[in-house]
Amino acid sequence: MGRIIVVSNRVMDLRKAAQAGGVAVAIADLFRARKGLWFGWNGKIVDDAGASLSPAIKVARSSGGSTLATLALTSDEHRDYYLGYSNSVLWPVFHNRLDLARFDAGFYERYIGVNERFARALSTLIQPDDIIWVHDYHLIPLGALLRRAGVANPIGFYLHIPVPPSQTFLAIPEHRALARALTAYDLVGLQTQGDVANLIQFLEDSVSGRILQDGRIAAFDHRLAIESFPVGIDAASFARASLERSSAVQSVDEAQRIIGVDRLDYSKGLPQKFQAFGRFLEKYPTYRRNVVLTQIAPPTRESVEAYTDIRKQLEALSGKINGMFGELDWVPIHYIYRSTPRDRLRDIYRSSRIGLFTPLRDGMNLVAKEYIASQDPADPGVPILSRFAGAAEQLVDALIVNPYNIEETADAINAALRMEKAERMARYERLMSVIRTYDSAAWAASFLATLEAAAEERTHAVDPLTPSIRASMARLARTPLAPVGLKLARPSRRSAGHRRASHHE
Ligand code: GDG
Repeated sequence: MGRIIVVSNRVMDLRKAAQAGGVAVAIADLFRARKGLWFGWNGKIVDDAGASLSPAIKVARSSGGSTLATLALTSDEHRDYYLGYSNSVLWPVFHNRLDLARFDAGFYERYIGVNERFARALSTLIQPDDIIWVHDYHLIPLGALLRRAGVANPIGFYLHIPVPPSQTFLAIPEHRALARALTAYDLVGLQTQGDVANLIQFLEDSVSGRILQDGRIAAFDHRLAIESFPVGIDAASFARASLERSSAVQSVDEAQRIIGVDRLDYSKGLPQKFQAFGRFLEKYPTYRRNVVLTQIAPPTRESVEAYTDIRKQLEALSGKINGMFGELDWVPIHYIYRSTPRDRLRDIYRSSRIGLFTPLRDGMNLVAKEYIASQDPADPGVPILSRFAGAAEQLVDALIVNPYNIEETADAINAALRMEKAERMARYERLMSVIRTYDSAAWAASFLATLEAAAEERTHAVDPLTPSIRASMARLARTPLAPVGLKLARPSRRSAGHRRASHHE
């Protein structure tokens, strides 16, 4: 079995990754099952004068026996590739926020430039048996650039964020180039069935992609598989940790806790969550003094303009609600604007009667799964989950809400607090069975198995004949039956067009 090479924007020691969030945790879980090489940015920014750093790959052993190969970014690259194209174009558009996208000149060139530099550096490390797994929106062009560098290994791509509706995707000026780049992969993995449908529609609209009989998509000269692989958590370790009693979390004076944990990001629907909690206190006054909302919201991407407003907005909203409903001995919203250690998060999840996860759009939302897996099976809390989180496709036994509907979310908080223990336990069991079945190990294993199968088909589908022999065979096949000895005509422009079309069948 060959090595697995994981490529993602940000690379860190695996012990640190396991403590971080989102994509890093998923990758750390993956490397626990299978050793390999993790390639990407080391988080360092060097000044542009030192930009002749191209080949400076640092290779280091990580904890757990895997290898890290990393590069630094220059400050221009960090500005235009990372903050610019990745987080001010792709992130907002893919989360349906065209209004926040900044299509600045120069972002895309640098995005391609960094992907080219990554491809050049990585291609020197690849061995013939390696399987390459590229992660997330920062690196969409990487597969095509590796192919251009002659890499024939299986290459798969996984998108952790949602795919927007085709009409939204088409607004990106470079949508054709992105579509073309995606078709260079053997397999594109997405979080949900909805994302698969959106991507297929987009490839049809953008580059006339076509669905083949075997379910794969044909566009340009490529065929690719697109499937959903909902990302999971290490359910067993959460459940184990939750068995150890915790005293670490300060009590909230008999009040029942509602917990929210979200990176401070406009996609996470935090203002709507605060508003819904305020509405709940207004509509169900008997709960005042008896319930608190603890919101942990570590800041991210603070240098991106769209992220500065959200903090101010939340501070104003929590101040308003606390001022309106609070008492000398009761503060309704505890708003924690920094990161919390992971073990402590588990304790807080477990001691919270409700988990409130109301993103306006989210690829999956791992926090909802972590909350459920941390519950006491004998007295579990209730998750309330946005229908626009990828997780809602799987976690149908959560209370599903429309986060834009403040009234509905307020009512769901009331319903969750009133829910009988028997119902909470029955829902918990069904939710846990999904979370255990589709855990992080199953996610990685199913993606890699599908990638290997897809790449196998590609290599076997490759015609062993040279292009010129193939072209004359195609001409022969199209030539009407004629008396033996008649010379074949040169292909006309029209038949060349047919040849291109028939290549897609
Ligand atoms: C992206 C996609 C997709 C959060 N605060 C703290 C902390 N976290 C950890 C959580 C969880 C992770 O970060 C957040 O994961 P999410 O899935 O909720 O969201 P994103 O970060 O946006 O992740 C998302 C995911 O990728 C995976 O595919 O589900 O849709 O946007 O693990 O526990 N961890 C610690 N302190 C915190 O304060 N230690």
